[in-house]
Amino acid sequence: MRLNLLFLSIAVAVGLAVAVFGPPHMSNPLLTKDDNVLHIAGIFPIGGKGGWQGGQACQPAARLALEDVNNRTDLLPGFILKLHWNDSECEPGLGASVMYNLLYNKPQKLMLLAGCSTVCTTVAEAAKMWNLVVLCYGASSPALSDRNRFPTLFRTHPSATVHNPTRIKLMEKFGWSRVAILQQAEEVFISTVEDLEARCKEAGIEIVTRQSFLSDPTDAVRNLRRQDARVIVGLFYVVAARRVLCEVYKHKLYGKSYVWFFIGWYEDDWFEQNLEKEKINCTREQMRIAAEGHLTTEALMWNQNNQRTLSGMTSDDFRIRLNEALKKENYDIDNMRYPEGYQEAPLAYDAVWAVALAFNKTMEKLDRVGKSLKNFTYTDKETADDIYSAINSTQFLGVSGHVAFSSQGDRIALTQIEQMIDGKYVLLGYYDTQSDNLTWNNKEKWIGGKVPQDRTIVRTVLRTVSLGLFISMGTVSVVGILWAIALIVFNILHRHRKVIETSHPVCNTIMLVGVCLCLGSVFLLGLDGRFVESESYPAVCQARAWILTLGFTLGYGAMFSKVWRVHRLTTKSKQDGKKKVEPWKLYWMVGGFLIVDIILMLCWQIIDPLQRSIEIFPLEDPSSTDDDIKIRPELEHCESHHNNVWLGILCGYKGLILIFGLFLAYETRSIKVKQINDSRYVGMAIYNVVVLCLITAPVIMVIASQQDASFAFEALAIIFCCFLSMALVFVPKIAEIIQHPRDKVEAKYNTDAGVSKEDEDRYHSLLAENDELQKLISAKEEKIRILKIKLQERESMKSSGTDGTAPSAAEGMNEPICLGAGGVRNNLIPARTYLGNAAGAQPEPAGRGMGARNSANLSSA
Ligand code: ABU
Repeated sequence: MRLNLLFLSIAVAVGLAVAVFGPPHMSNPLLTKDDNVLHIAGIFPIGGKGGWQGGQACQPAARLALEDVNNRTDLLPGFILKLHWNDSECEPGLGASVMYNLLYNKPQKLMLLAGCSTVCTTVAEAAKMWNLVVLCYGASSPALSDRNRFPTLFRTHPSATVHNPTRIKLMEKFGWSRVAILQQAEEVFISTVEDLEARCKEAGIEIVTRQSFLSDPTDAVRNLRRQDARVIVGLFYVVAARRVLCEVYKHKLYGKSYVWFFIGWYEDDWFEQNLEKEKINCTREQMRIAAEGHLTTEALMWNQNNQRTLSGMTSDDFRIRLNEALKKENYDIDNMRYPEGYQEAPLAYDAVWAVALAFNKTMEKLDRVGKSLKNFTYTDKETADDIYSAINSTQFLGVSGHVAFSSQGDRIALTQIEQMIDGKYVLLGYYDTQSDNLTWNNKEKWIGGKVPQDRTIVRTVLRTVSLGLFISMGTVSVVGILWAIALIVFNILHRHRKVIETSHPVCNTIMLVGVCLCLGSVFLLGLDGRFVESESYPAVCQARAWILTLGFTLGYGAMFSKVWRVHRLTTKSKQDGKKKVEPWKLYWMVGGFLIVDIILMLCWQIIDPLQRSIEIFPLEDPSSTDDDIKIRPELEHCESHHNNVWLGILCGYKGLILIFGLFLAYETRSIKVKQINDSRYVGMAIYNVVVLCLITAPVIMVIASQQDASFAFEALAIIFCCFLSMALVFVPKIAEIIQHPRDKVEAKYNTDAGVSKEDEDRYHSLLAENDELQKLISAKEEKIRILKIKLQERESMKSSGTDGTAPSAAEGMNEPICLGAGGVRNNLIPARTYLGNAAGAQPEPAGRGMGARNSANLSSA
């Protein structure tokens, strides 16, 4: 009893001494001279520039714990605990130096307290060499959970991985399945992110990007914007967090479209502190704007129930005492200006209690075997193991909650979720990972009034041919088809009329069928996703190709065959040219083209059929909507896998026919043959088709991405070709038939010669004159014949010595010559012909010669 009183008075004295003389690392003669002091080493991050400087609040909390522990008579009876500490500035190098100084300077230390993950990692990795147990009050790095690497480490601070199940839970709650991560390049955050990635994968959450930075987050934040990150988990120390927030403001990654997850152990006003000192280029107001609405997750570090804890205090009692202690250190607690580490202060307090309890337990054990903790040395593995086992089994209710250690030495804890609403943190709920229990207060508030989306909603809009354009082109095509059908009827009805008959009416009909098909293909060209389902679209593609190809071949092939025949007729010998054109030859030519087409199209259809392909355009902003959406325009195309090969073959073949047709039309441009009376107009139609095809094909390829323009261009080209071809071939025929309802005159002339009434009259007068001349010639020939007979008689008389009739014979000879000149009048050529004949040239039937010349003159008229 007396001993107890003695210890109590010593403890009180120690407590007073600490309060009066300051930190215990300053030698207190009362304690250091005493043999019954158990010494522990402490490393506190306080005065550094980056990382976590939580020693500012944790060291005073540890001091309070030491007071309380040393005041307890039932704890470490006969002994007091003494903490020797120094500042590590959260720098691992300095931390290691502090540790060596503490360990190598007397007195012997029994345990090591440390804070800040980077320092704890260094210290805990080395401490095993001195058989020292390390207890970290402020280290969250998941890497510290590696028992092989840190065999003697315990921590009252929960691992940062405890946040991850909470984050996943929240993502699932708000339906976010696409998140981004921004992290500072420190092991604590790298290992946290690794754990988060694994959990996201398990939960089916996509990590769109993972950006890290050393000290300047500018590029990383910019990349987040580029990746359209909306839900972003940020893992960094508070100094870096302020830089990030400023960049967030500058890059406009805040507001109704963004959600940030920050770490919850920053101080409440962390985004407004030290802006000038840390040279943050944002004002407080800007930082406040950027911080609004962010979520934080944090392991509970303050006991939530107002229960009395092992120390006899509730967490509120502890807060009051801590605040008092901090005020003495000139922190402006009354104005809510808390030092760094204030959140973790209960962890430091409970860490000292855990040490005391473990030592207490070890002492009891050592007492039983006659040993003492006081005799511990860095080589005393046995005592070290006892201390390890004691702390491993330590459990108590502390001011931070229930203190217990997992097999990895980790603290097991609840997490709390907070949101910054109107510049203040509001508690949203708690999550217990072990029981998967989310307690939710329904206090969340979103800037846009609704939960932000995890991505830009992309709405696919199919670009279709405008309805007005489709209807107008369709109407023109219908008119064209009706016109072509009417022409077919006209062509059939008047097939026996010379003007139709000599233009090969079957060829005309074939051409018109081709025109109908081509005009019909205009409808198919305009049939897109507006009218047909995507499953039916390939059929439309194939129908388009077939109908346009066959229509072209029939229409153009029929015209081509005509100019081909004309060319053949004019290039063959005169004798052949007078032959009749065999119609089957024309049909065979069209048939031949058709067969080649069908073979090519069948191969295409079977080997590599046309399919629906989609061209995707860059995202566009919707014209008017408040929603966070973008428009992704899509355009349907007809394509097969080897589209270019097939188009190359087909266009190459058609191109050759087009060019050849152009050549033939040019060659026969001024030739007229009676057998095909409309070849010149057909030639013109061919020019038109060729030129339009040669212009349209490349232009359509260039403007293929503009559905209206390409449809309009293609449709107009087809319509123009069809209408012009029909007009060129049929208008003269219709005009002729209207002008001459009966087939009398036309039998002898050519429709495409453009014969006028005057020409016709001249033709008739020439015919009459020719008849007259024929008769005159016959009379003259008769006279010549008689004169020749007379001459022969005279010759025979001369040779027999008789000369009676010579003068009259001479007179008889002069007369026909004069007559010839006067009778033929201006037409001297036939007269000379007769003279020539009379002079003994090869006789030629004069009538035939004249007739042929006159015919030729007519033809060329
Ligand atoms: N809650 C503070 C953790 C600090 C650190 O892990 O470094």
